[in-house]
Amino acid sequence: MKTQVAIIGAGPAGLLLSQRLDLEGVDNIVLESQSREHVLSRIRAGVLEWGSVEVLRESGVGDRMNAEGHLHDGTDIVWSGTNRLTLNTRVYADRPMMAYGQTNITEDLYAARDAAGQPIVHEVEEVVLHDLESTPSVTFSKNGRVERIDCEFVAGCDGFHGVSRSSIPPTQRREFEKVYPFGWLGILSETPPIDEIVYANSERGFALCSQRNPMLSRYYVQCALDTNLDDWPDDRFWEELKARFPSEIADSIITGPSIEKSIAPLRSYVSEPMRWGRLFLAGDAAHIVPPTGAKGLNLAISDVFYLARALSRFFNHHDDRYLESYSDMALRRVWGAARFSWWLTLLLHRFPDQGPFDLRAQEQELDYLSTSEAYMRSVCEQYAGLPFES
Ligand code: RFL
Ligand code: PHB
Repeated sequence: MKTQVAIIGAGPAGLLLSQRLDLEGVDNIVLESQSREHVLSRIRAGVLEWGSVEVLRESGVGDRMNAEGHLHDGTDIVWSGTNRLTLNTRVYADRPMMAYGQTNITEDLYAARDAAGQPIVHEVEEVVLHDLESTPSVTFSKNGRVERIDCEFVAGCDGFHGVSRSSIPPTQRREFEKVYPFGWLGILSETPPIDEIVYANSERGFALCSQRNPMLSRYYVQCALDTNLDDWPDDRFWEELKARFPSEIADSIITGPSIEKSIAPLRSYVSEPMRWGRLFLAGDAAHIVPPTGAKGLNLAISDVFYLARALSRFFNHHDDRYLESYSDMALRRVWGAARFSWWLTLLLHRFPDQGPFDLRAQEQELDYLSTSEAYMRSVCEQYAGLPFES
């Protein structure tokens, strides 16, 4: 097989890149190690920055999001029992946010790839990237047969555990990492969500009320890293969730059976640069942020915005300036979101080694945020998403 761009991974980054390249007339093939059913069953992010909404719309996959996504003005934070503030991005950053699940985005992207008649090669094994500094190729096995794709570029969109990042020699990249001493226990339930998205800093630990659609709610509680899902039947989860919110919110949470329950560890990680030779990394393949602030999916979308533009300029206009600047440009946005997610994680969680001073400092910062318009504007600008560079 021969193509212009071999894309490794059919998560949101790989599928969106394929869609955007196709719209620009750039030939590509997507390889995915899992089955289509597996990819579509993953429950992950839920909140989109307005910049991401615009990228999805201009990629021709905005129709269902426009009809079913829930526009909201921002997110609330509650702390110290009854204190409450709103990160109102419409007021302080001139743009709303959109609640629309990653699972739906992936479905919409699959539908668009199907409509374009471009199949994704699923359940590939032993993916190996070759000659990334000269004439790249990718080998893989499918149904026991070894196949090979010759290409001009490889896009590594294969998530944190993929093969792309580790194909870069360790001497050619630098890693930055922070691991947090807790995770998020999340459930999905077919119950009407509460009106707002609300983060809680409570003495029992962080909690979050979120949503997917009028009959689908997503809730999280901070949990210890050694938490066993078997110890968390639904009744215990609901009781713990409600205990972390003030009664006017707790009383409005409608409970029901969970349809999914999982634990996500929290980590901040960046690998620099996001390019080596003719390999370009995008999304979780290059960086991970803790979910506080909902930046992971939004970063995958902005990386792809930059990368698709760079590849299109190269193939359609013989201009490699954007390819040359891709890593620096993408990393400026990545570090903005990595810093913001780290800061919000420190502000809203309970840490095992936190003393009375640290707790007062958290309270003081939240009080300051709720009274200083200057600070509120700065936080909302970052929560709403920093602008893309032209
Ligand atoms: P993905 O979604 O991980 O997709 C990578 C794809 O590559 C495939 N793959 C391979 N394919 C071929 N060959 C190989 N050798 C391969 N190795 C892997 C994988 O099967 C997969 O299909 O990365 P992408 O596209 O960069 O998208 C990033 C987002 O998925 C991610 O940033 C967010 O979901 C992060 N995240 C969250 N972000 C938020 O903004 N809000 C959230 O609430 C939120 N919750 C989460 C999350 C990530 C989680 N992970 C990674 C476990 C919850 C979880 C549990
Ligand atoms: C979600 O809806 O899954 C969600 C919302 C906000 C976050 C993280 C996850 O910060």
